[in-house]
Amino acid sequence: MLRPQDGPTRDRRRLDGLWRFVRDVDGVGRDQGWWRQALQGPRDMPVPASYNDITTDRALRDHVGDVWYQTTARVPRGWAGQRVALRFDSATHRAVVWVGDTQVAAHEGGYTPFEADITELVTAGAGIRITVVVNNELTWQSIPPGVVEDTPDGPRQIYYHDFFNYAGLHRSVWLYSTPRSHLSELTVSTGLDGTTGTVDYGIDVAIDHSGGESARADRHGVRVILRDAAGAEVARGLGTAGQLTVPDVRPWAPGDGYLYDLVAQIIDSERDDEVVDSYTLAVGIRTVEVRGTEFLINGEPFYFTGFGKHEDAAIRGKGHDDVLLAHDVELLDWIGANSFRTSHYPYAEEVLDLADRRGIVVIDETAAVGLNTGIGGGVFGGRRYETFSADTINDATREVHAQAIRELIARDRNHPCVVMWSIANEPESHTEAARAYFEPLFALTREIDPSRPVSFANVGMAPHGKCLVSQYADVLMLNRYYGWYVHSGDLAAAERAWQAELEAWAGDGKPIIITEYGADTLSGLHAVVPQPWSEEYQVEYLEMNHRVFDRIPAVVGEQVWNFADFATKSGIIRVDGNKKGVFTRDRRPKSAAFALRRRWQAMRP
Ligand code: BDP
Repeated sequence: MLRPQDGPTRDRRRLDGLWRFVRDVDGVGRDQGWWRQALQGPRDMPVPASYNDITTDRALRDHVGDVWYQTTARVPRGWAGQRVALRFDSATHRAVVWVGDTQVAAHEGGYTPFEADITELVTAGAGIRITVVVNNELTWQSIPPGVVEDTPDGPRQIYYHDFFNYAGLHRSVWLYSTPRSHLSELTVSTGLDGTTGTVDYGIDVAIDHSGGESARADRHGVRVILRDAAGAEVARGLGTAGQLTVPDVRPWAPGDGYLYDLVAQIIDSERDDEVVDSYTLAVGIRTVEVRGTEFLINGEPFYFTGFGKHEDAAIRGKGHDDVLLAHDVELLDWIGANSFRTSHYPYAEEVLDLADRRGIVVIDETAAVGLNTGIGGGVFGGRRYETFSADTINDATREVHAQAIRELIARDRNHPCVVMWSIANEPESHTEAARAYFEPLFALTREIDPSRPVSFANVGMAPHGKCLVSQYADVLMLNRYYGWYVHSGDLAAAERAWQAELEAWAGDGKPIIITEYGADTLSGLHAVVPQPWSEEYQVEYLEMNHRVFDRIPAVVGEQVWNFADFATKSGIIRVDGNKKGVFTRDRRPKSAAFALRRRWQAMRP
């Protein structure tokens, strides 16, 4: 699935704005066929945004079930004779879409795109009604998982991850055109050999055979042209697969997001090589490799500095916002961070585009977070369910998880910024059931993309010697809270325990990235003698962690939890959300930001 783009043969129209919106209070809309007419009693709902915090209605904020979105759009007159598609960059967590009275798409999973070819349902110049039902229920067979319990007061959603279950149309919706015969898939992988770069490409085309003579397959050829950032052609190839070589290549590198443009074209040999379809892909030429305890980018050891982030902001929830994105990237630069993890789900594609351009290194994570009922037991309440069992997370869940991995890689594999896949965050990993669940998922990920290392974020409950899943990971990603959840407030004891655990992991001979360490901190709370929740404690906590990391050569990265404060469900250890941000939710720095800046700026090459 190629993203919509404007180009010589393609157009797109963004359908963002205020859509009609109705909460399906009794869950009857599907039976009653609400898509067949204008939604009754709608309110205005912005797209993209989470719907939860837009209104003042508690019932909507905490709603469990279906909501309906509807809009009308006009297919541009100039699109006559073209293929027309409708694309959702995401619908959280699942959706069904109708155009007019016809169902055109259904999609499971809240953070990857889906689309429908609606050519036969539309007329250029005419309007269409688009209706979407979005459902936010988390079940044992969804990624992320959860369970809806029926209570006398209505359904209650339980889940095992530590961020608010925002829902809705979080990203843009597009109407777009392509020629009937079009490029349908384009993948690249890159290499370096001295000063020469290579780009292996593969292209799928969909040739329209409805047009009789003009549709003869053999008249259509494929051509690719690689241009440098100044627009000069540096390589050219023919055919649907091949390798381009780039002498004197300028690689994509951390801090130097140099991009080439790969232009793929279908050409019609009987019409003087007329361009039938054209698609441009930004390509960064770089390599990634794990060797011993090193993580190499372009053959050079790389040390990750940065954060686990969230897509999260006041009012808009998880709605993508270029304003916030641009500012966050500036803050990453200011603080000296060179990387982040898309904790705990795939982020909007605009985020990866910008990371490509700015040379920011990304660990790209699926939405498989909270596959661990023990965390709920330890931190948030009683353990009522087994994590892995026939009735909870089971083979059917694993198939949904596998599909989430496929969709993540299909969407993001061409981004040079993505250097590693994280297939889960803090799953139960100390049991045989967990081992059996994860082994095939690691194999699947490697089969789809042999070019990148694969890992998952290990939880403190499964330390070295107990974790049965880390054996499958190329890199050890550890989330640890010594000095916060463990040895709270006692940084001396924390330092000793943390050092001991890390030394044990280092013995495995793999690179280690600390993908989470952090302390909740109330901005503005100061203490001469640092106490947990104060800004000074957050600073001392981070410094203690850094002393430990600096003593262990196998540690090749530190990503603080979290970049910014973020919303969670309510609970006795969450004061208006999770406060482990180095920035507040509205992006003001806590003292820790300046401390990190001193350390990370000094580490920059
Ligand atoms: C870890 C999770 C993360 C939480 C964090 C915390 O990976 O999502 O927000 O701890 O407790 O368990 O702050």
